[in-house]
Amino acid sequence: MKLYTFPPAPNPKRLDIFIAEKGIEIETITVDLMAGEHRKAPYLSINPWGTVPALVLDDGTLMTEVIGMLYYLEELYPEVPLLGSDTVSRAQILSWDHRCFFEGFSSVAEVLRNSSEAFVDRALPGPISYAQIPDLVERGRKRIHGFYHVLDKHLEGKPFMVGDTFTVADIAAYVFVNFSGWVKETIPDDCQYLLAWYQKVSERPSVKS
Ligand SMILES: N[C@@H](CCC(=O)N[C@@H](CS)C(=O)NCC(=O)O)C(=O)O
Repeated sequence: MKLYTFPPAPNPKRLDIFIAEKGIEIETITVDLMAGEHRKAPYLSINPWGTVPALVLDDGTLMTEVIGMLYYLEELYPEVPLLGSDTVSRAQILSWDHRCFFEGFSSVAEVLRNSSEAFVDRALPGPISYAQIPDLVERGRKRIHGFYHVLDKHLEGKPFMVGDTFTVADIAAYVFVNFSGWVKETIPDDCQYLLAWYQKVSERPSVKS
């Protein structure tokens, strides 16, 4: 299989941390988003959505969603379970991954993509052109802070997002907080549980690398 990716970007980072935690190796091709390589040939013939990461299996199957790739790789490499070891924990991990993506990542993207000159007429990822809506920037910042507090409340008295071990839910929450730094937001001082958890997760070799 081949992984098309751009390591500095948040969705590729979710996958990179997962792969590092598993200790697996996947052939990787860098698609330079800064140079616009994702919006032209040959990449568009590999992934017509023009997003990264993309995983192409040996039989040609294309995967474009990180959560699908994580699910696939977890089945292939079950050691170091990162998607839970029973039905309930797996459901909770997937639920938190979804919330981090839907509420966390999208709030940061709302700020970034509606304010930065780099995203003029590209306010949403993918091949369709969408105009920026500057009024969404303030709302996005409010949503980021709302989600910091959701995570802080959830993490009170817990070592990790779900259960006693590091999972995909921690990866998603970590990448959200990290991504929020792109729009110069940081965890507020009144989120002590989130701050302590973030500090701890930042020390993991998979995250540091
Ligand atoms: N739904 C996709 C999202 C992928 C995505 O939005 N990737 C961003 C980088 S983090 C991208 O490719 N952006 C390209 C663009 O902005 O045009 C997933 O789960 O991986």
